[in-house]
Amino acid sequence: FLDYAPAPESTSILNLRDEYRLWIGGEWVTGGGTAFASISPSTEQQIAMFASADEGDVDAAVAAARTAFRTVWGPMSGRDRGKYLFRIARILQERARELAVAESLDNGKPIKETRDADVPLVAQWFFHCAGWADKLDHIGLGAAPQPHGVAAQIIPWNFPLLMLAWKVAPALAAGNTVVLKPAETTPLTAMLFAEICEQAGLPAGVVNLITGAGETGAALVRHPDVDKVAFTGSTAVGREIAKAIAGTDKKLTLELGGKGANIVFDDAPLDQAIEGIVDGIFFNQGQVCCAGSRLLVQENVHDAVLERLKERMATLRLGDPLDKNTDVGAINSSEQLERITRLVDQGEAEGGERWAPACELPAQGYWFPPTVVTGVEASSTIAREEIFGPVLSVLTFRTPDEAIAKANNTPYGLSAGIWSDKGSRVLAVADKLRAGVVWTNTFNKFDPTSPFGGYKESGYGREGGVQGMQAYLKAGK
Ligand code: TXE
Repeated sequence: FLDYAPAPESTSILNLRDEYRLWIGGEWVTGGGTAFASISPSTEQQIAMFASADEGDVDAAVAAARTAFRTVWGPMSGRDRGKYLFRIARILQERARELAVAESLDNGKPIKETRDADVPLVAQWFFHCAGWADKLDHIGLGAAPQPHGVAAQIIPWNFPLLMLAWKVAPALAAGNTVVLKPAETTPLTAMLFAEICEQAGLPAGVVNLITGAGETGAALVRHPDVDKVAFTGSTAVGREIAKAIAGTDKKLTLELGGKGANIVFDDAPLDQAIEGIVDGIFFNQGQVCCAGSRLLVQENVHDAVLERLKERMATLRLGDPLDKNTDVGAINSSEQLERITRLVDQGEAEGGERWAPACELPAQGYWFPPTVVTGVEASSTIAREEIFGPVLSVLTFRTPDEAIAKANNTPYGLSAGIWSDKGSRVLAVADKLRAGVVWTNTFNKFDPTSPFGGYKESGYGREGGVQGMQAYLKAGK
């Protein structure tokens, strides 16, 4: 950990309210449930209070979305819908700095990431989907494809604004209206998004944003007037949701957990691979569904890779998320920190050897140092369970077939990475990996034109690309 001069972004750019209500039918509405605080995971200080939506509020939000679908958004031409989406995309760009600060404050991730990745991608997603809206009126020779109607969308805390964009932008472009619930530990940027919709003059009820915990999400999912459910979160809750809507004609897309393998062959460009491994597991403190959380390294380069990796890890700067020099921020919640700690302790108890660079953790907030665990057996808990933290489990292999078998030896199937100089090997291995996304000689690259989603217990349906648009149209999922 290097000495450096702190240069924190200032929260003075934010113009936050003390209290946020629900945003239903274009109005700020007091929630029927008990209000809750969102705290900053790096300081443990309260950011603001947020309303909690009860069953009655969920009803009101779905009714507002239904009315808007019937009277304004459904009948509107794709071209006009596109104009609203372009307008929202431009406001997102104008308010980018403020949104980056708000997201880092609420989530704990470094400003470098919110500024250079999250927020630019959010705007990009809206621009991309805006461009679809008018084309949808002219696809096919017969009637234009039809939207489902009211979409219920539930998102997690690891990429709050980006997951909102992945869900809201395609839904609106396709002509659906939306009720979205952000995660209870990161509701802030969704409320700023409500302000942006107001600024863009979006007709009332087209987007409705309701805050609350899991019960609010459950009430939304089972509401009889919801046509489509889109969820990103844990596999356990994904299962609950699938059960809750079984026997109805609601369409469902699920984007769940992962246990991505980052496979490094002995002919890999090592400098590049080290950066990819670090980015794959320490980006957003590893709280990423497609994180490269299992390093599969060819046996003959294991020691060299580990030595270089540890050297690189020792240069990572952990601390204030608002400091532009910070590489590793805070863990999002005390619950998540406990989960990471428990799993790493278990990994050690099962024979893994844990290493982290010497570093002093801040006294306040939730922190976990970037950690690597070597000597991990394929059967051990940390090789199998999603840790969702800055913890890399290292396994070795000798042959490409062994690498493929180990990479696929997981109930998940979301992401994988391959590092090799040999094109034929990359293609042959990629073809056999049961993962929705396979990156080669890179990692964690996202683009609205590329479909993203999983196999097996990582869920089903795709977000992004043509498939992502189809998910919000009839005959799609
Ligand atoms: O997720 P939850 P949690 C994984 C990761 C993490 C673990 C637990 O391994 O450690 O899940 O995280 C809402 N009906 N991922 O507990 O509970 C909830 O309010 C409807 C991977 O935070 O799944 C929140 O808005 N909704 C993942 C959202 O679901 C319900 C990202 C996600 O919370 C609900 C997050 C219910 N019954 C966690 N219960 C990824 N794929 O990236 C909760 N919710």
